[in-house]
Amino acid sequence: MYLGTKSASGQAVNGQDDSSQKFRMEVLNGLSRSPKRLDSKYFYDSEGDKLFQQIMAAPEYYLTRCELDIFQNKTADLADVILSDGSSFDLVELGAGDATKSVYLLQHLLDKGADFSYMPIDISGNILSVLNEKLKAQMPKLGMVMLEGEYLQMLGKAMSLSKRRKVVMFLGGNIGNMSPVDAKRFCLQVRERLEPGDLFLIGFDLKKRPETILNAYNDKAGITAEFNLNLLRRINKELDANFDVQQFEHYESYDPETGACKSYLVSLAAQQVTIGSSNVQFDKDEIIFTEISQKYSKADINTMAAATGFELVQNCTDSKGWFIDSFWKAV
Ligand code: AVI
Repeated sequence: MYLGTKSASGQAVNGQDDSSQKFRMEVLNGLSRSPKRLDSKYFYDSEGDKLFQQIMAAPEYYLTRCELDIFQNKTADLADVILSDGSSFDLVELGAGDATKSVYLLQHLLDKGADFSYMPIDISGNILSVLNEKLKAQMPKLGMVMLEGEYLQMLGKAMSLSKRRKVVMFLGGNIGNMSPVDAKRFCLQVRERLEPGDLFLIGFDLKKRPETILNAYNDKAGITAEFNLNLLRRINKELDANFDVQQFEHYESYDPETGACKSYLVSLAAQQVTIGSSNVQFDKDEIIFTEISQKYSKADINTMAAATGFELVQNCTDSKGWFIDSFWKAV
């Protein structure tokens, strides 16, 4: 079953749809701030998707392999927490993508005879239709409801579709791409939609040796640099802009005190860029802040759970102890 919020009525005047207008507005607003900023959610055009696939395969980028290790090798631990309640449930995944990790859990739950439906949520209808075909072929007995749209809105929809308890997953360390303040707000918003007893499973990248973290975002092959710079190429293509990408460079920083790993683009010259009918001035060495990848300690995770209406039930860790999938129960 497919459910979503998009329709032809989303089209606006001048042939530009709402999302393109929003993109233009957010880019111009971000570049008028000090320091300048661009939102990392815009990394993912088709070129950005390809570069992110390459990042995940890069030797320095450990996050994906660590979480895959948990889903492949600690599947029974994950399933035990979910099944300990004994009742039927809906497994809701925020930003399911191609569900590379979740399939291990789904298969294990099916093998155990668990009574559940899978409800993947994704902003991309295309990704959901590919996922739908893949899972139908791989797990014909799996009940699925595909939810196309924004996470929180679709979580509300999932709540209204069935009264079964919910197990919500937010994997990949995506919570790290929110500032700690935004991450807390997001967890509160998830909690507001859930019922007591519902579970929330979040993937956190842990604070660790600073060099290991920094290298993950500064790979030798320069893929992360291209991923960051591709945002300027996307703005050129979609917003009629003229960034000279050669005149910007990727810069990464990690602060082991706060756990904030941040990506920037640095202007290598004083320059003016045109975006549609607007002009943006850059000083030499001026920065654009493009992404935070926040790292957490176990204590940070505990504090966040308690501050957002959850109780931490269990932490599942990879064999290196670098990444945690943390189970929280709504109280
Ligand atoms: C998607 N997200 C969890 C990635 C991260 O690690 O912050 C995005 C990424 N940015 C650069 N490399 C990977």
